[in-house]
Parts: sequence; structure tokens; C-alpha cells
Amino acid sequence: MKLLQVVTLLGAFIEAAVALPSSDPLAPRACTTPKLRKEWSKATQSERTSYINAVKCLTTKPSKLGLSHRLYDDFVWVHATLFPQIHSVPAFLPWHRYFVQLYENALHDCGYTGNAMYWDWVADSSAPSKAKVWDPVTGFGGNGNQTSTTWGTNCVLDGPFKNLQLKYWNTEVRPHCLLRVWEPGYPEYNITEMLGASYTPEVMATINAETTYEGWHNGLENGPHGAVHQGVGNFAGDMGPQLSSPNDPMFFLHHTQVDRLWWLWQQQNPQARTLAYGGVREDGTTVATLDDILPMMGFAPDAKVRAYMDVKATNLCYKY
Ligand SMILES: [Cu+2]
Repeated sequence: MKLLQVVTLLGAFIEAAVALPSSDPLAPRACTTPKLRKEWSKATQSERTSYINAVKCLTTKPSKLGLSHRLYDDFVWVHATLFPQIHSVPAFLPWHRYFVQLYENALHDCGYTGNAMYWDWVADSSAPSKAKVWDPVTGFGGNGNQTSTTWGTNCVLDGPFKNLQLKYWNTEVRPHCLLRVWEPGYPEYNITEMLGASYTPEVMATINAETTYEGWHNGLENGPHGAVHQGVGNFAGDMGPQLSSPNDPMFFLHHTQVDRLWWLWQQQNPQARTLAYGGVREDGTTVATLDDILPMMGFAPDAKVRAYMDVKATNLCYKY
């Protein structure tokens, strides 16, 4: 066989090998051009507008679950119903990674061409209320009306979501406006505005010093993750510790940041940490493994934890 023939054959063979569908989502050759997920304030105005329009579009589409609510409410419903299985457990991080991915897909189906975006609340922790994400023109609008403490009155007054109508509060049908109750902060009690002191770079450095998945996950979920929910929503706002927190579109910018912080921790030692996983499952006794199932209630296929560990996996393929 002539050299040229060998080279041609070899080329065809490589091409065929590359085109083969991979059953292993962690196959290294699969993700050659990862999509960049941007910080909200770093995106262009047309990207931001397109994102917000797509979020609104989710309220015009029917439920994929066949329920009598909108596609928008599917995200709220799935999160609220699965809540005990996906919080305070090792699956917290991969499940929310999958959930953000499904949200990004849904935004794409609504005409958005960009990628998931995040709010870097670590960078804004010294004055979270001044963050660009709350801008009424270029962001998600600001705090709710604080004239009353009656549930359902703390409606967001400005920005693109001021007329948003929401259906669920936890798992109950309780129609309401988008509610926000920013933690005002009480300097005399050392409580900072929006609980910013709980997600500073110093706090993150301490959590990032954890070398095990279990240690890092617990530090992040119970610390900064929870503080941001509480700081934005409090007990009467949608972003608070409610089962229905995906009601606030900010949920997804928050959880993309959570995902980014996990990725940053993995990147400190990719060899050891990309598949680092562990801890105890929701039953309180079973040890978590990469073969555990991430439930999605028929909204999307259930998946294995293993498939949501590596952002370079074919089914994800993004970077920060
Ligand atoms: Cu959650």
C-alpha cells in the first residue's frame, strides 16, 4: 500500500472514530469547543435582553409534565416536589447542575442563543444590593415593596419581571407576584445587608480549603448558597428558603454561580476532583456513589450523577 493511501485510510478511520456516538459522557475528545458561561454584568445588553425575553417566553409555553400550568412552573414544581431528595445531600451539586442545563435548553427553545449566566455574589458581597444584576433596565429589577409584612405584598416594583405572575408557593397553589424581601442588615447585631458577610472571598477561601467533596459541598450549600437565598428572599420572598425558589428568575443566576464555584474547586485538582463525590444519601445511611440517580420526574430523563460531574462531558460542554 502506498503511503498516500495509508494516510487517506487512516484519516477516514479517525473521522469515523470521531463521528461514533460515545456512550461514555466523559470521553475526553468529545467537547472541543466548550460554551462560555458569562457573569451577568459581563454580557452585552443584547445578550441580556435576549435572555430576559426567553425567561418571559417560558410563561407562554405549556407544561412538559402535562400539568395545568406553564413550562415556567414546571421548573418550580419539579424543584419543590423533589426538594428533600436534592438538598442537604451529595446530589445537591450534580442535580442543580443538570437543572440549570435544562433551564438553558428551555431558554434556547425560546429563542435565546447565549449560554447560562451567573451572578458572582462573592465579588459583590461587600454591597450585594448595589450589584448590576438588580438594575431595572439591564438586570432583573430590585427589591420588593416593603411597606407591609403581609405575605404576598412584597412585589418587585421595577424591571422586566414586575408583572410576572407566579402560581406556587412551596407546593401549594397560591398565585402571587414576584416577591423579594432583601435582608436589610442590622449592624448592631453584626448582620450585614443581604447577609453579604456570609459569602465574601474570605469565606470562600475557607470553604475552598476543604479537600473532600463532602466537606466542600456541605460548606457551600449550608453557607454561601443558603445565605444568598435568605439574603434575597427572606421568609416571605420567592428566593428565600422556599421549596418554590425557582419562581425568582434570579434562582438560575444564583445556581449557575454555585455550579461555577464547584467547577473552580474541581479545577484546583482536576485529576482528583472531577469525579470526587461522596457523603451520605437522603436516607441518612447509604453512601452516595457516582451511579446514584438524579431524578427529574419525567420533566427530563433521570440521569446518573456520573454524567453531571465534568462540565467537559458531551452532554454539558461548557466553561466559565
Ligand atoms: Cu435547590
